Amino acid sequence: MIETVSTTAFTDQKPGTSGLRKKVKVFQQQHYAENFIQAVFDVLDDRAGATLVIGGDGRFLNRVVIDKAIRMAAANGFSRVLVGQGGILSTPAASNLIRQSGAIGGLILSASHNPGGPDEDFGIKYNVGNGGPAPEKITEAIYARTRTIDAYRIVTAGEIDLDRVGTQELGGMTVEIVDPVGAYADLMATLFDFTAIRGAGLTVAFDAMSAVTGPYATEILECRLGFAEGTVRNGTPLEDFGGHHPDPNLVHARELYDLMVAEDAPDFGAASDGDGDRNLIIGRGIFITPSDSLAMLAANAHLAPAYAKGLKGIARSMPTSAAADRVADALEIPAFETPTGWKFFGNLLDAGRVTICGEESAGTGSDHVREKDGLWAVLLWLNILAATGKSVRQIAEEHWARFGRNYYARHDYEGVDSAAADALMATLRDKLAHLPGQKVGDLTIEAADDFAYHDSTDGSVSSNQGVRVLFAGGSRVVFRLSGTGTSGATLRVYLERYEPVSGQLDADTTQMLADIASAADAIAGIVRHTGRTQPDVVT
Ligand code: VG1
Ligand code: CO
Repeated sequence: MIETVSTTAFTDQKPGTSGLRKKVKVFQQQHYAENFIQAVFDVLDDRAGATLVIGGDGRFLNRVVIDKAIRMAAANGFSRVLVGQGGILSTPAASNLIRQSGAIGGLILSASHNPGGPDEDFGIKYNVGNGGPAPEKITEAIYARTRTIDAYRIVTAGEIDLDRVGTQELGGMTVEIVDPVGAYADLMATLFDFTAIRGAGLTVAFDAMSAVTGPYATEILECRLGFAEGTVRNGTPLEDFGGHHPDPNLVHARELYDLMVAEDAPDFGAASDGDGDRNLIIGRGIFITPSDSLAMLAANAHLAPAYAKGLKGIARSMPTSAAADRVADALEIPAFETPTGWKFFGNLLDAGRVTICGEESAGTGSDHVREKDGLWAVLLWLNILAATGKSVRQIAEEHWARFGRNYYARHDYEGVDSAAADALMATLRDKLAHLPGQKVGDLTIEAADDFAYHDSTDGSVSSNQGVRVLFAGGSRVVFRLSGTGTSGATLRVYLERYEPVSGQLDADTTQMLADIASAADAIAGIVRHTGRTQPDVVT
């Protein structure tokens, strides 16, 4: 029984860096989720008779919206939906399922690293047939559609049992409830040397942050790789992530960090985020910045079976440090610089021009799916440790001794008044042309621009992707506004300083970046515009 429900368009359904993210209360407005889902379906010309994947990170509202999405898929001509049991699918597992099932795409319900619960955040992201986030031309079409939509279609009769694995039927459509973990764990087993990892005698602490990776990590690390019970901490996905912020950084994964710097620390510590696509890597007594992790993984990937033949190329987002570029140079493979957000890697991966990609925000992944993949990064690290018999610290120190070190930090100013943040960026953009040649403290500005990306595979151009200020000697600062927040604006300031092999390789990051941090304020007027003297989060 298909019902057509009339509705009124919302004006605020513009997808950001990674889908539509809003407060749960916003999503609870009548027809809010339905409007967005219908807008997605309306731009999919090939949905009749097609397969769609649906799943989410288990946060508050997950089951409610999944039930709606299945009913709307049935009313919009899909012939089959694949849904993770209990509504659970990590983002990389969803990407894998889309690719393996021949689905035309998938709806992933998540606000990723944002907190969950009735007063926190929810999100909906559409991924296309290659398993990756919809490219800008599709998200723009979806947004345009949300502004004119006046009705949606839904099957109201019938029940769906999200917890029962197997086939059900709804309004003539097949609903397949699938084990969310098995196919993903099988894929990991094809990429890495599980026997070597199992036999390496390593001790591991993995913090799932009460988010979606719990069941995946338990199956892979404890069941298949034989790590001790208790290796996976906070392994049960909770609707509110236990009241925590499921963002794997040194602030929100503090407990793990404290464990890793303690006397009896395990060999390897890691954490993932709300939807399982990010990773935090900490060795015994040493935090590896995500930018360094990308570079170190790329430099050693050949030690894992899937990458034994070498890498085709490496891509990183613009604010990510240039450490990976040095590895690409040494390997004599191309390096690409894309805007923030995984959607920009999809074309390069599809074209076979890159094998490994990464972002400074703790996202790393490869051509095995079309999303960043937290557990993949953890397993590649473990494979490298097992193959070399070295510690994380040894891998890091040898890497810096070979390539030099990119000291790196990101300063986030959260919940800034949107008008103030916009004014800061506008003022900065206005003076870009005058910056080169200016001295700020001891630093000389060499170049400054607003990053624009020209996608060489499809000719598309994405402008205004962040302001870069480059200093003589290879240091730089980048400014951009977050596209994933749900209240006010978040200003991100990315600081980077390169020390060559002959330089100081074991210094304190904060000290090494101090002059760049003060230059950032002098250039952008952070205190003046935002009233903030300190960032809220330093990662
Ligand atoms: C942030 C990160 C970006 C990442 C995005 C989605 O975006 O900076 O690198 O791709 O989150 O990650 P922004 O626009 O807030 O800087 V996830 O794990 O939240 O889907
Ligand atoms: Co995420």
